[in-house]
Amino acid sequence: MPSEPTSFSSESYFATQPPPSTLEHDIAGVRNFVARQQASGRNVVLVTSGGTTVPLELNVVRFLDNFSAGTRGATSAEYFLKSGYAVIFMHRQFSLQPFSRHYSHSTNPFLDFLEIDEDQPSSSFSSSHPQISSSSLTSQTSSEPKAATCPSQIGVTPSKRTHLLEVLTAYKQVHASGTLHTLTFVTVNDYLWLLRAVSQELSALNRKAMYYLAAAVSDFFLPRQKMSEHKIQSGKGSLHIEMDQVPKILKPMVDEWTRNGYIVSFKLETDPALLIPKARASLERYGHQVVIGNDLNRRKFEVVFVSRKVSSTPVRLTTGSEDVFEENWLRIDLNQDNDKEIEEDIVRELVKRHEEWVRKEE
Ligand code: 9Z3
Repeated sequence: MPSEPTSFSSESYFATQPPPSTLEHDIAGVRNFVARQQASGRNVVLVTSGGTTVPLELNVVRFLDNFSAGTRGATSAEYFLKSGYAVIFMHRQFSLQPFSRHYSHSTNPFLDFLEIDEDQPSSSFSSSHPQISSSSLTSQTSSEPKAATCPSQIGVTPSKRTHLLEVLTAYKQVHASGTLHTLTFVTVNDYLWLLRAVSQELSALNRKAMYYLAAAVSDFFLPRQKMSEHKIQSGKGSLHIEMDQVPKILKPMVDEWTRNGYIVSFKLETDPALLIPKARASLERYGHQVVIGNDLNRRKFEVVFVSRKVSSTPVRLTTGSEDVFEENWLRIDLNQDNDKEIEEDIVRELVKRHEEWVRKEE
């Protein structure tokens, strides 16, 4: 006899589902990071990225996953850093990350553009570790002496050097300035606990904090109390699982966890007709600042910003909501400029809107 589905409020969720074991350690790191950024006067953005899993067993063999490679989040994080923001990058373990995303193993495997220096005798490879020549990242001239202690060298394919040098320079600068802090989650439970705790820490920055919620979050989950301890056995034929709804955490995020922060959520749909009504409904229900709508198949070149018209006051609305919201489409032409990333324009627009938001405080 299947048990009844439970309706979780965010309070009952956190009261009954256990926190991840690394939460305290993670939050100590975030507190430190936020304090440093606060002292330097920087704006900070929390970027969530990648899909959450829903395990079906406590000793997990099977799980449900949400679609997301982490491209949106990782790319946007880079553009936020470029715009002078400090970034807390909270991502699904092993999904794409800022900078290294350019050399993802599946789309641009880095081994494909490394070259072994042909001048070196092949026998030398077995005797010592090859080293990456720092000069091969710039332009190496034949007159430069080879390091005496280095029996073989690895170079970068000439056509890839300029791009690699750009990415590497930005990466090193970010590391030197300490403006990127990375956190990982796997399950939707990890995600919810981390999101709450990070938001509460970041609320110390008041209006200078932005929350950019690009992670693909499961709407359904299996509470711990209903999970089988061991691998579900196949002997009984078909599998029936009833999942509970994940609580709508944007509500407490707006009302309780963040103080005047600028909150941007993403709405993913596959039916284009649902995109704007669902985005509006989300703004109406939670009262945050922007919903960015994206259609699964068009997300790389088209998104829509749905927000309250400037003149409208953020009151809870019941009817006539069409009049108080506006839509701004953002499109890029991939045929004209196929190197262009739509996240560059998304971030530029948000930085502009956030600046206005921060000014309201003054
Ligand atoms: C998004 O809509 C993201 O833009 C994508 C990015 C997941 C499409 P990729 O990582 O994809 O570049 O491959 N994220 C939010 C999806 C989501 O879970 N939204 C919920 C909803 O639509 C909560 S607001 O109900």
